[in-house]
Amino acid sequence: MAIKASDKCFELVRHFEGCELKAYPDSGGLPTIGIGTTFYPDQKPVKLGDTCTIHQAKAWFMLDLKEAEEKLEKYLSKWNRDTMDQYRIDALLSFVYNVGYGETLMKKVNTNPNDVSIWGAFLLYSRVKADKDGKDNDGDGIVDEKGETKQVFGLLRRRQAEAHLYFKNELEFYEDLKK
Ligand SMILES: [Ca+2]
Ligand SMILES: [Ca+2]
Repeated sequence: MAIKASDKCFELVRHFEGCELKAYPDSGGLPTIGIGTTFYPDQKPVKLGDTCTIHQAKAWFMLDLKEAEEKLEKYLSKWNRDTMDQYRIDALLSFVYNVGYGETLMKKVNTNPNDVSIWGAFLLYSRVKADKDGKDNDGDGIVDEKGETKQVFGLLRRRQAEAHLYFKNELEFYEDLKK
């Protein structure tokens, strides 16, 4: 059985990626439309001023998700590929779309997909390299040490939402989760 995203995965990623029906320049100035689409399926680039419908945005985004589907197909054990519930597939697809391969998470999922520590494993992927800013960003008492990380709250919310879907089969966006 091939790995395929359902509407739940679409909803989850759209919530965190946003959806614009009129083309806009992304942070790097690249014209972007819908849910992070920069090239149409015919390979023509998106131009500022272009508009689309929600159905088009979804269809283009589903093509982008295909890449995550193909990756997850490789990451999951055969047993998981054959038996895993769709909502868990959706949660992992959202993760792979945003992060790619997460070794700690995938190892746990493939060892025992019901292991409760998988929730915490999702949350590991919400930290980025900290700045050399004279501050102790990870609270370990050492300022600007080698390998210091800091929490990104947007990513923490996203990982919480994925873990929530994985364990509870429902969408919860953790809007109240603040610094
Ligand atoms: Ca530190
Ligand atoms: Ca620092």
